[in-house]
Amino acid sequence: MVSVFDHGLLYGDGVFEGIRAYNGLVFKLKEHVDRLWESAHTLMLTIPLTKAEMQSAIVATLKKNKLRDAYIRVVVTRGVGDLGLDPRKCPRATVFIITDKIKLYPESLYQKGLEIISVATLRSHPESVNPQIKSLNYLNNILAKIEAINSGYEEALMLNTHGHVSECTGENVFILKDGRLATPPTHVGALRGITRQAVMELGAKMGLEVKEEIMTRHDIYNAEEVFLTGTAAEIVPIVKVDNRVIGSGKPGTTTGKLLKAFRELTRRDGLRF
Ligand code: PXG
Repeated sequence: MVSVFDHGLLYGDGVFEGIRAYNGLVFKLKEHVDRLWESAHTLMLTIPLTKAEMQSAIVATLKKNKLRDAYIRVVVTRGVGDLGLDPRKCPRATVFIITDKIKLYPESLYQKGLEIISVATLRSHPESVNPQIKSLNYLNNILAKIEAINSGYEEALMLNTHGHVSECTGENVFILKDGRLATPPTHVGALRGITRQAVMELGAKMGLEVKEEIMTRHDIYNAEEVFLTGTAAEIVPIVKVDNRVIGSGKPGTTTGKLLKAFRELTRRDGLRF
């Protein structure tokens, strides 16, 4: 049970991670747990477990639910306290772990690619709620998502207060041009995505030049390939942005190679349970 006095619910005061297990392997578990701790550290939220205990608890939850392929949601909230947003009201953080069957995106998404739209809702300024914190307050992302849906699209491209591309509502963005793979640096308002990191490493192994680069919508429109990365979606090819056709208008060949390499990685790399 979660209390109605839990500050995670009342104020969005807390942090989370979305992790995946592939055929009995938890993908990048250490990286997810480290990022959870970093998000909590900035919020001065003490997680009442060690990192090793958290890893064990995640594995135990998977085993108990008899799941080999799963979506794992780890949530740490400020805990139960009186009304009023002072975090000192909450003596102990609430921790829960959900493991559920993974709902895969339709394969047609990867075959056909996705069309996205940039939206007016700007990414939160890093000195407001820093988008690098994977916090329970996702209203910035949700407002952007609503805008995209209102315009008939499933995903929104978000810009920061300078007009630089930051990311989508739950995925990082990459462009490919002239053999160079680029993604916005995290300080422009992007999460340090774990899929993003894995894709940067896979790209470098394929011989691509890989860079973090400030980019505008113009750079996106004129890229040869565009794709999104995230734990749930893995790698999604983007074929149109704001009605501009990207490259050939079909999912890019390098995007396809990266997706194949990523799927192979998830099959062999991870903590066995
Ligand atoms: N940006 C944002 C804002 C995200 O929330 C990513 C990028 C991609 O990061 P990873 O580390 O996943 O490559 C995310 C990830 C969910 C859910 O249930 C959300 C994410 C991941 C998994 C599940 O909403 N967001």
